[in-house]
Amino acid sequence: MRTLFLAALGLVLAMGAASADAVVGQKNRAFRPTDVTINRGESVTFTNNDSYIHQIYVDGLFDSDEKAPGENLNETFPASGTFQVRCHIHPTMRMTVHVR
Ligand SMILES: [Cu+2]
Repeated sequence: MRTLFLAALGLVLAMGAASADAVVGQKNRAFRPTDVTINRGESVTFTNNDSYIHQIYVDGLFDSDEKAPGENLNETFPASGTFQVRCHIHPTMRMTVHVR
């Protein structure tokens, strides 16, 4: 029982470690904020704060599953540059991740 608890605690801590050098929400069919800056190798957590499905992709980098309300996506940006983040479902949704 104690082992199971420690394993669960370890999982929670690992999830915490994986999350968020920057946090971006999806609300009212827009990314907020529309601009973040991180260091190479850091990650961004995207959260669907709407009551309908969103999606998140960067050409050549990642292309997520559909995300239900309340779901997250944590993505690491391994290279420096400027990346346009978009949603397949709502083509007007855009934001920029600057990676130093
Ligand atoms: Cu969307």
